[in-house]
Amino acid sequence: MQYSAWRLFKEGLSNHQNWPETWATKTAKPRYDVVIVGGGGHGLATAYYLAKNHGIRNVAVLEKGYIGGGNSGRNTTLVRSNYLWNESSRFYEHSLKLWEDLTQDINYNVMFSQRGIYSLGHSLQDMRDMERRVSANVLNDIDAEMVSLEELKDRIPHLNLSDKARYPVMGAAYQARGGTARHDAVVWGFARAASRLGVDIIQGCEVLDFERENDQIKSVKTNQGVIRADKVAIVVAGHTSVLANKAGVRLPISSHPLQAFVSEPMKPVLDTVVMSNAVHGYISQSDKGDLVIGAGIDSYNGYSQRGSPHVIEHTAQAILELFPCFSRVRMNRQWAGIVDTCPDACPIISKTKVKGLYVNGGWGTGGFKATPGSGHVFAATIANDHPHPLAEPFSIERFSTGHLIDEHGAAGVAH
Ligand code: FAD
Ligand code: PYC
Repeated sequence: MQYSAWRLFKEGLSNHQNWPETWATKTAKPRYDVVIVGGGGHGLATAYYLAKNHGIRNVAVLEKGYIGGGNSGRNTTLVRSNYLWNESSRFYEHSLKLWEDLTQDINYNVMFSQRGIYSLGHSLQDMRDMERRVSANVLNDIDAEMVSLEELKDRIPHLNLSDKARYPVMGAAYQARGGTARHDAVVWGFARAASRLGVDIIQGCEVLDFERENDQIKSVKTNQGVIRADKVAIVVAGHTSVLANKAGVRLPISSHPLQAFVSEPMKPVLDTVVMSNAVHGYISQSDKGDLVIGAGIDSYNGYSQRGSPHVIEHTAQAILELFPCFSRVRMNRQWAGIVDTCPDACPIISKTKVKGLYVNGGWGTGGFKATPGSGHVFAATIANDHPHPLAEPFSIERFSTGHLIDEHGAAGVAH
């Protein structure tokens, strides 16, 4: 397709008529080799890698609303790999490496911007914890460094480094390869790439129940009828335990709202990402100019995508302690997504006791960064009916064997 100024003008007036579809609109066939429940980034990435890496193309992605309408389109888009334990840092680093080539791989600009991520320390204990994590990262060949107060003054000029602050900043941990990406583009890009390889993407199709014969999955019941499948993958962040339960699989997940908000667009003022677990907020500036600000989870369980005002108030206070110069910026929008959290703040990427049924969920507050890595290792797990080595530590069995991987300290925001 050729883009000229004239063409752009014409398309602008065309009211979207005759625009080519980015991915094909499909109705469900009676049977697939693999049915993926959930059309977020993870479900679509799984479909893409099933088709691309394993030649499994008779695949449907069933989405109850519109693709990307869940957490994939509601998150604050931070991408990093600086987790504490070997199992998770290796997995997230695998994902980060896929991010670095993703735009080329799916031929869609996901606007991955490696602008660096700072995690601030406000106490001696914070600083010791961060030094431990940075050392662990370096041992796993992940770029991570400690940054002194002096260096912070140069690198983030608007950050309040006064020793009169309620919780004065003492230094930071930094990952230079961390950054942000455009969340919608990730969903649309994976959808287009999967669709071009023959995957059916079916929106408005809600999975209501599952049919099993003995211990084998047979089909999914949807609002558009029954669809048979040899293999079914549940990838429904926010509803993982509810849906898995319908298929006879109990999961130790609790679901909470997680909120974020954005300001009016501003001229470039912040060219990196700043997080603080102690005062509890994080901030970056989008390419459009909005300040993107996020909170920790609302403490109660719930499924309404709204959240409570006091969490927003607390987060705004935290951000203003860090950046008093933003005190007169107007906020435009607030929203929440529902995040599924596991007891160890790590995900589940797993086979289940039901043959042919697989679960990918429990990403808590941190699954956006995992999107390509999760799809990649989950597709291999489904295709081979055997866990990918990077997925193995995240199987459901860990909740009975006790091999938990405690990432509460590195999960980004409290959960
Ligand atoms: P989703 O995108 O939620 O997709 C699941 C899909 O399943 C949904 O579209 C839903 O409609 C569909 N579905 C549900 N039930 C059914 C059904 N019965 N039948 C059919 N379809 C169904 N992570 C980071 O790494 N960095 C961040 O900065 C970050 N910030 C966040 C900020 C907020 C405010 C929130 C809410 C989350 C944040 N996250 C972040 C977490 C991240 O958004 C998620 O972990 C990730 O997007 C999950 O992707 P997904 O594809 O698994 O889920
Ligand atoms: O996983 O880095 C993260 C994150 C930050 C905010 C929400 N999640």
